[in-house]
Amino acid sequence: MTSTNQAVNKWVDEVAALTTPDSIHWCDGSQGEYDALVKLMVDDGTMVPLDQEKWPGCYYSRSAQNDVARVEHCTFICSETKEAAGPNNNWEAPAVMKDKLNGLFTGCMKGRTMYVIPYCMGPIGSPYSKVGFEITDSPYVTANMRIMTRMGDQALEKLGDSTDFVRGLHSTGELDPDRRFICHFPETREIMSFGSGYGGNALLGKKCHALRIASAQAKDEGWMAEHMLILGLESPEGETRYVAAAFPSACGKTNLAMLIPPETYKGWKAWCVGDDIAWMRYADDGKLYAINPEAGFFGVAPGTSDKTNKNALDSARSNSIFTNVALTPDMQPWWEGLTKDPPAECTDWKGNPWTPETADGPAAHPNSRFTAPAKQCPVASPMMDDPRGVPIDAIIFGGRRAKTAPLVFEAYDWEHGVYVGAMAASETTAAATGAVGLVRRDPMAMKPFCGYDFGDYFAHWLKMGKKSDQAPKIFHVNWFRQDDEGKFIWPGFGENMRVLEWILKRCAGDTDAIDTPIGSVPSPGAINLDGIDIDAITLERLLGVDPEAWQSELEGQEEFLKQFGETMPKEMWDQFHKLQERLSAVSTS
Ligand code: OXD
Ligand code: MN
Repeated sequence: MTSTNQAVNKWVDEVAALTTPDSIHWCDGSQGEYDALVKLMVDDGTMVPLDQEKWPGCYYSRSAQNDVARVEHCTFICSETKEAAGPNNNWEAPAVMKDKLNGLFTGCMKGRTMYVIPYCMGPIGSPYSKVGFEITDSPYVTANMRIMTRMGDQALEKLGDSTDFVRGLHSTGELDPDRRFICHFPETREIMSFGSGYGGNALLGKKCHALRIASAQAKDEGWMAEHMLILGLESPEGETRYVAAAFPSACGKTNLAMLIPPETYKGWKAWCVGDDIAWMRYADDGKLYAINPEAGFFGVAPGTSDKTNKNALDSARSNSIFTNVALTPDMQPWWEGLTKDPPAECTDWKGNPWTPETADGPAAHPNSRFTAPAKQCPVASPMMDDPRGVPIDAIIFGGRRAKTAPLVFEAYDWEHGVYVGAMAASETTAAATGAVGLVRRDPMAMKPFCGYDFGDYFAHWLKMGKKSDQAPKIFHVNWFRQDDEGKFIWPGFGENMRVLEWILKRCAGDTDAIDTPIGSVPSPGAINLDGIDIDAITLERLLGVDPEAWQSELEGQEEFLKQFGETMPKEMWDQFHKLQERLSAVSTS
């Protein structure tokens, strides 16, 4: 089969000539096709069926041990100029990189099937959705893409004769970490990924298309592609308000996206529109609307339980793929945090026997994942498929900071909010390879995902704020504040609803705040603490702004801004100086 789109057919022919697969399979996206793919993988041992009574339609898979996370050092933005990619990205000239990659891709699919995957990011009926193709030699990637995107004939139909599609080429190659490249060509909307079969490196619709390529396209076209969850909060009166929130990888985005309001919040409902990516643009009514380009969750398994995120677990109870978790003798998935006590024995993510007594590491890899259909989420928003998206009242930035950042503060205006988002920082986690626990700046949680220079990116954000007088309000939260002994002082999870309620009230002009040098924090009593064991002193600590800590934070911010030279907008430096002045006013008063 081929498509009726000549541009697609021509490109597929070229790729086939380069990679010389034994056969070509055009994916229609049907259940039958998915079942056949899974059978193929079960037959060759790359997938294992889980207990089909307890986990219907669920399968287990292990990746290569050296292929377990995104690889930022092998990820490149190959724009025409190095300046366009900015200091925030690795860069290589497109012609040079293509030459190298064409070498790697030459004949790489010999003996393999080449899958042609048409996919749509965003609801099929939405004018804001975008079509892409992933050509891959991995049946695992193909099966995961069916969960994560609207894939197959529906995407081909949406594309019609248009040439506006993203071309993504992927091969697992030999899974050699020294021959691993995840490359993006933003000007020509191309992706070439070689040598990894894992997650964000290989499921090209997600980070590569919906963030890196889309962020560049969004700048050109006047919209935004952001690393944000989308959450709806319905009050007991039946009014639903939406927020979009950006947190660095593995900071609990999936948990917040599916939050269960605490007991005290009877009658409130939280609705998940998306857990990782938001595409946003202004509609005619002046409001910023968001769609979730994805159709599935690629969630971090460890730490997910009935207590921490029952909705995520229930989303993954059927028709899901578990990668690099542990496997119990009765064919159930297990990971650290799923149950209070570990199983007496299991097989770890590497395929070795594991017991709690003899363990020399976790049973599940810290970045082990579930791939689950978003529609299976018990709190999937009825708006998830809405072509228009949902109106966003508040944008929330966050990070994992032990000190410095208070539980919540509000930016003074859009420009200040852009600065706050740009200065977001977090301690590194296991979602990417490299050291864990270091603080790094992660502007808008886009450090690994922005497809162009951060200075230009902030300029685009500033421009978006000027497009409407109804731009969302901007907030910053930190669920991870610790006391001097290193203990978390905010319970997090469902209790975060209390902070969200304050945010919504601020948007509606219904509650007070106190100005501090860094932004406005809730007035005493403004955060509802009914039914929770937080005393006044702890709350003061949670909301405290320590001028000394912020002085050293300022130094880090200055260093960060300087890296970008000319492209850093003047408004960002103005915000820096304003913050500096406000801080020095309190320290001299
Ligand atoms: C993810 C990530 O996988 O941000 O979502 O790393
Ligand atoms: Mn993410």
